[in-house]
Amino acid sequence: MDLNLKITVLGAGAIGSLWAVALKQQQHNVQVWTRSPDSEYSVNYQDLNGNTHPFLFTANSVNHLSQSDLLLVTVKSFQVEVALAPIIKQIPDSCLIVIMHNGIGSHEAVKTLFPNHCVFYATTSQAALKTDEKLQHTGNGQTFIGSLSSTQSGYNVISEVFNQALSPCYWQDDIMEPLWKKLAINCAINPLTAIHQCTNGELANEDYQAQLIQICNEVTLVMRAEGYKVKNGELYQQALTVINATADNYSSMNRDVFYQRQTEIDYITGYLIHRAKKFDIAVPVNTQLWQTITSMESSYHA
Ligand code: KPL
Repeated sequence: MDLNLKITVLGAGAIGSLWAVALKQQQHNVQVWTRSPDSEYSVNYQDLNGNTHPFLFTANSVNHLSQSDLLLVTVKSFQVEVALAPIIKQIPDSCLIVIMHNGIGSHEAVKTLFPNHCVFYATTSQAALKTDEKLQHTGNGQTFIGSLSSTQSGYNVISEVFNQALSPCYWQDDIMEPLWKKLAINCAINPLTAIHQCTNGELANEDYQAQLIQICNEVTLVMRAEGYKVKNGELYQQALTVINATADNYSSMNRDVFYQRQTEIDYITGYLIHRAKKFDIAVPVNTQLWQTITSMESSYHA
């Protein structure tokens, strides 16, 4: 496939910058939409082999946005609506929109914002770290992309564009399934690493196993009620795999708490609790974690 798309990446965090670089490397015409008014955005990109390459992007060009074929939204879950609202009128009707964030729960607002656009959701386990000095691609992982509305299913050209940029990327007819699987991993790892201010790898310690199993068992019940087939112990095993594969990393929620920023707890554990209520399923361990993170957040400015 030889497509040259005009692309806007909304959100210049680690994941947004990583995809911006990877899509630009495929000769797409990529700009980055940032929070600053600057007309250029530069990153020093370090690939998986440790080689560094400088990249310069156009930034915040309304002209580029109004001609974009694809808008990739990589801001945090709770920023999606706020980040899109001011630019919505500049997004052409033909522009495909891909939303990629941790957790679930922005889709109702997104559907209201874009009643006529093709909207896709994506989840990735590509790992990246962004500091003032560089953007580092720290780990390869899978990406899944799909539509929330069944009428758009099979529209997998978009997943091929992503697959060429950062492989593997798979089209998923039911994107909610990989979103739930990622949510399960985030329910297990993020709150515990934030509360105990530890690396992902430290959760492999025996002391955390009973709690990890309880968290995963509760998620299993809710996922089954949602209609997904989940084997006993499957989510716990997957969480352990990610804990070991990302042992030296600090989770995103760990960093958010460390820097006293808003966390994505309402879109991770909060979304689980919200769905559990609908099915009348008790999720006491996750509820306790949600309460602890929420009170940590409200103590920042106390
Ligand atoms: O997605 C992550 C996060 O930090 O938010 C995990 C999978 C836990 C990796 O750190």
